Amino acid sequence: MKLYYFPPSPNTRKVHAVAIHLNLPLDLRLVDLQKGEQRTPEFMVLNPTGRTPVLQDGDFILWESTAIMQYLASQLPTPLWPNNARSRADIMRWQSWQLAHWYGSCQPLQFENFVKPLLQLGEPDPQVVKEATDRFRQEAQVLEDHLAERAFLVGDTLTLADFSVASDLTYAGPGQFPLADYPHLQAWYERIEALPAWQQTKPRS
Ligand SMILES: N[C@@H](CCC(=O)N[C@@H](CS)C(=O)NCC(=O)O)C(=O)O
Repeated sequence: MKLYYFPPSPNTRKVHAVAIHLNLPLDLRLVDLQKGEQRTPEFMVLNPTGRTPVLQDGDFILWESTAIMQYLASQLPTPLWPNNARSRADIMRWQSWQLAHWYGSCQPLQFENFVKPLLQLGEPDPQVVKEATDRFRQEAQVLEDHLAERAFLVGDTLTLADFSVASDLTYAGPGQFPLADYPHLQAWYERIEALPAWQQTKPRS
């Protein structure tokens, strides 16, 4: 299977980490977003939305990170994606929330505090940082409450839900996310960070 990927991207990271965790070999193909390679005609044939990651398994082409994670985890029996309807629905609940709400609550803070200085787009705007932090706090509290009495998001073991939600904390440090105010969330993320698959997919600084 080929994975068209961009290693600094959290959407790439969650897919790549799942493949490593499951020992699934992937033929990795870099799509350099900084060079605009996601907009080349060759890549747009694979993904007409012009985004990474994309998986190619023979003549089957799949884009959208959540779908790719589920496809990879369906290749073998694994607790990451248990074969029962309630567990899968529960995992999907968190993966849906991540795409629809969690990503949007992390991204503005990451942009102001990390991406803007990195790409020399100006200093973080204190008013925007305040609004972004409030937005982050609203969704972070959901995780904090949920993780108060459990080690992982679904059931009592690591699942795809954890990889999905953790991906948006990839730049929590340079993004200055107030994780210390959410001790259960922070402890959970430390558990994810300790995974060899998470370490191996850490973006190089
Ligand atoms: N919902 C998509 C989002 C994919 C996405 O936004 N990928 C970004 C990298 S994190 C990208 O390729 N951006 C390139 C662009 O927008 O030009 C997924 O989960 O795969």
